[in-house]
Amino acid sequence: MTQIHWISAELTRHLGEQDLNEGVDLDSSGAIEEGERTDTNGNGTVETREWLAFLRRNKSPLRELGGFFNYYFSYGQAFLPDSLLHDLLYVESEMATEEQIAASYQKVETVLNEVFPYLSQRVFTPRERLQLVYDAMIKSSFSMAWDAPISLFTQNIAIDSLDCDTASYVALTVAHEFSWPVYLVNAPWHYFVRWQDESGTRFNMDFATQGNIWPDEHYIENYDFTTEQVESGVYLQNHSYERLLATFYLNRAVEKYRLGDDEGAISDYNIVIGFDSKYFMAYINRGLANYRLGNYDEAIADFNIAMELSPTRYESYTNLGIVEAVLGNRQEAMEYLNHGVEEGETYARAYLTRGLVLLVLRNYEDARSDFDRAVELDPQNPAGYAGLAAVYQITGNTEEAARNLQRAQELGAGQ
Ligand SMILES: [Ca+2]
Ligand SMILES: [Ca+2]
Repeated sequence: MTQIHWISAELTRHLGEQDLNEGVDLDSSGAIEEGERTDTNGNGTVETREWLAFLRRNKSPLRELGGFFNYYFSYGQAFLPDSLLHDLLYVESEMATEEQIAASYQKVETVLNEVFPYLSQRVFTPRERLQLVYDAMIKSSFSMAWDAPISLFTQNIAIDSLDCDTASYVALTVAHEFSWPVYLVNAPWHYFVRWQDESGTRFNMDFATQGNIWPDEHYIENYDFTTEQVESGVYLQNHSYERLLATFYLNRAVEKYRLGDDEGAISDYNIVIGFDSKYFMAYINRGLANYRLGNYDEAIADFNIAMELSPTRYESYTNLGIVEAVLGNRQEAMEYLNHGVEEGETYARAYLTRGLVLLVLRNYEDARSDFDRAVELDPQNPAGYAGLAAVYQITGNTEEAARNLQRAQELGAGQ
């Protein structure tokens, strides 16, 4: 590792672009003095231990710069300087309070300290080691959710609830402190970790499903992609450092989108795609932000790239259908929406979306059948009942309309 994202990004933010491979002109004297050197052994790269020494040596001037260096020196020194936890919290610090950053460091440190004493007791196999991490997370009062309502790590920490990616981040952080060869791996809208070492040990561990060990085939079958997308590097790859950074920015973008900041989200999705040009979810999400801003051409372009990256996922088609419908292209819209239902026959959203467009097109019978199917697939989603209520209201069945409306309201329609 020659550059650590949070250090270089924060130094650049304060001091402007400079070549960090030699040193950092912290006192703006125009020269790199001895203490400001990064590559102290002069081998052309800055090793982790050289960054560590640099940080320790320059604690005062770095603290004076402010920003994330203060968080690091106040809360983060239990972790190696190239820990992903710093990068993760650095990215989120734009949207998180100091208390949230501090709590995040403290909670992960608790997990680390829980695992540590076991490791000296005997030799643990790789599987046992990751199981220790899982158990430590449970013992540290984390609950694991399939999908937490809020995507930021700092916010997951605040409610002691981790989902697939945030739980994986904790595992990766702990693994990094012990130099275990553990990687982040993705399937569509899902993350888990993989142990892969040079002796040939390789297995996946899925924290969102109680620490289950699943083979790659499990993900291919259950997440609607094919071995082609594995070979082309879209899914199931061990994440590189850049790819890992991309997931941090993706979460921040999702949160910005949730808060209605579409332009901020797009700007973050641009960073994500800069780190990883094969990030299916980033194109889908950037397309949705573009759609909401009325940038229909950009939205269509994003969904088309997503479609090429992952042609057996339904989202690209369904979303293209929405855009075409809004543009008044009925036939194209219906073709895309039908294709979306073909690829996404087990996903309520594929039916909901087509149902809504059919409703607008006054095809009430087909709309009702789509909403029925959506309710069947996802009985806790109010949108299906709301759709049914609309159809029944328009077609004069006020009793059914009232019943479905009540159900939708009970489940929180309008959220
Ligand atoms: Ca200087
Ligand atoms: Ca060096």
